Amino acid sequence: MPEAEVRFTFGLWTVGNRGRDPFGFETRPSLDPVEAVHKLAELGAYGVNLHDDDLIPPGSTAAERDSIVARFRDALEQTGMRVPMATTNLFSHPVFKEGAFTANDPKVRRYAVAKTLDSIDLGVELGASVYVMWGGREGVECDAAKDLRAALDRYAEGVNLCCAYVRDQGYDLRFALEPKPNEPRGDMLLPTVGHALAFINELAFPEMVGLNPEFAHETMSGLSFTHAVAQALWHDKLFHIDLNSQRPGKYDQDFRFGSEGLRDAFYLVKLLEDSNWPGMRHFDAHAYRVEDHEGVWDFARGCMKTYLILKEKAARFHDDPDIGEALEAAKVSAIAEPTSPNGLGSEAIAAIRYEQFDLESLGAQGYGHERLDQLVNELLMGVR
Ligand SMILES: [Mn+2]
Repeated sequence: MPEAEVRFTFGLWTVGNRGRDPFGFETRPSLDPVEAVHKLAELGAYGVNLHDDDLIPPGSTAAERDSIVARFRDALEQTGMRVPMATTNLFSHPVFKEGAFTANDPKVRRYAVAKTLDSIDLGVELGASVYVMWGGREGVECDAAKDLRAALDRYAEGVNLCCAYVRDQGYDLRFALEPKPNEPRGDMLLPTVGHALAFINELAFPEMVGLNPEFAHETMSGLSFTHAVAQALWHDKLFHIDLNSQRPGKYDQDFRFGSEGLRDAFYLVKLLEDSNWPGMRHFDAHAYRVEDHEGVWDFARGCMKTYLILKEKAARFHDDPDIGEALEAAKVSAIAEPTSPNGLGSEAIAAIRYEQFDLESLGAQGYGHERLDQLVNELLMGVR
């Protein structure tokens, strides 16, 4: 059973994933969101997150919407489950095939904004404090068809409109951009965490906007997810996170957390735990297509169990005397010491320039990374 202090959340679309892929139809029946709430609560999760369309089928009347929301709220109240994050589906309907906030047609863009504002209201009504923006259709295959710089202007405008609305309404809500390099579009805007961090600086309300980095997406770019998360933390921009797993060089796999790249998953958990990051441990993944209903719950259990095991390993990393010794040999703690102990003044800079450096001995020193790396492997393999 997961410990109370680790707050695990799942998207309704994750356990509700029906196994459809570009080559094959659904392999599982649809899952009632109310059943998802009850089952995830039983498994020890803290909450669920949702797209507007996950809960309220598109085309529902206002009365239908209200009765669906009331029934869902009952399930939340009965189980104590929360809805910490909400988001909008701006990618499934054909209207978004050319883009949403960055569609060439202004009418499509305005519809995307209107749908997002409705969905923000729903999220806030259910208690969400983080709003994720994944621009699933913000991209292009035919580069001739998109003025990329103007598209970024429109992307920023779309985010600015949502921020302005939240301010007007007095909502306590922050936005988290989710980068992805490709899929479903050939190339997508804001492809990596680095691109998104720079984009935020150009927004009207940059303090309201941060990141929702996803393990699979950064891995698809061939980049280290842990490094991306570390930099988002360094900028105070880690507002949310999408945990799953992915092999580099493949389609967007969204596998169970830790099922691939276990060492990468360990370093990520260690980073989140060492930094005492207060956010939700949110899984954006789904069960293999071969699974039935029961397999979905095995998937959900597995995500949480792996996180907790890796958290325990991270604690043991700090307690292991051999690892401690190896960290000292690698001078790991010395990185905290400023390069210029006396600051940025001209005397401090002069002191650096006149310092005597024994290049022979500095160049000859070993750092013991082979031993350290092997010790971490042994920790993860369960032999220490
Ligand atoms: Mn995601």
